[in-house]
Amino acid sequence: MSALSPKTPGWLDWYQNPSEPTFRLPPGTVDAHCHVFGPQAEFPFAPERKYTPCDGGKDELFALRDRLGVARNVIVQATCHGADNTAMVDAVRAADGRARGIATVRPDISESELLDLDAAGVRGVRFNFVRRLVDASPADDLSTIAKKVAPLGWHIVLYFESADLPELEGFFGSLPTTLVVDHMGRPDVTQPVDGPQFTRFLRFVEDNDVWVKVTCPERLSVAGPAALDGEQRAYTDVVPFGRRVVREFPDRVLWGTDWPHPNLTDHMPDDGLLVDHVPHVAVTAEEQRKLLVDNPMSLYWPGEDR
Ligand code: 0GY
Repeated sequence: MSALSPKTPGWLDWYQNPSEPTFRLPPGTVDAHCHVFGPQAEFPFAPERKYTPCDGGKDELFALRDRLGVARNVIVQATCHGADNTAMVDAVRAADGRARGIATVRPDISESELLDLDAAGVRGVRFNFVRRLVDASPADDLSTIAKKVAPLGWHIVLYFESADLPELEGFFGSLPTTLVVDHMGRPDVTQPVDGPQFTRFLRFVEDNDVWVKVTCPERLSVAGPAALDGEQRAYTDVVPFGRRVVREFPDRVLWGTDWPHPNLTDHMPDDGLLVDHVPHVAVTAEEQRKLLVDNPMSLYWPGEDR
């Protein structure tokens, strides 16, 4: 066994003892955006990765799931594992029906490899346009992948910076599957929620029936995690953005923790506090049930009991 790679300098490890959330997640809640990192000794990271994380394996993910009162997970292939989906698939299989996966694949993937991933519980692929995380993939390669996964009924998860949407929007509109966007399209939350950038994003969502992950307030926030007036109400500058998406698209929003929280260098969120963020963006019991249970169930476990 070769020596293990050290973590990227400044890397913050995931939060060890998350607080007990004040907000009670409804039964059947899905954490629709989380990852596994290794463990490296068992599942080595990809040579082309842009960062080396701490370990964050399936056992720790399932422990967090149970602690927060989550029922199911959607495990998204992290870029540190490249297109080697082994760790993610191992976690999805180990969850025994309580997890689905989103893979990263290359355009030359065969039909039988795709069918194996599908049988394991994979339901989509991720196209990543964030340059600090991956080198650019040619659009033709992505179109080839999209054509291959569409017949399986899979969807495509898009991760991009808000400033890049105008350039990418035409390509996104050409994709033949359902589209799901990570982290609300990464808005610049110092701009107004009804300003041109976020309004353009919402028009893209409307015009293309896009699903939106109302995730990562800790990643988008400039104000940070400070509580307001002694109330557990962190990441307040992100609330209007999440609130607007949930209000306008209640049937196409998803929630997730993003555990183990790659590439955060300023602070690491308390996952319990992330749960307590939910009722500020989904304010009614109906909005909460759709965001946390009904929507992810219809996308990832259609026809199954909550
Ligand atoms: C996220 C966000 C990030 C990283 C990744 O796969 C990844 O490496 O997704 C990020 O650094 O913004 O969704 O976890």
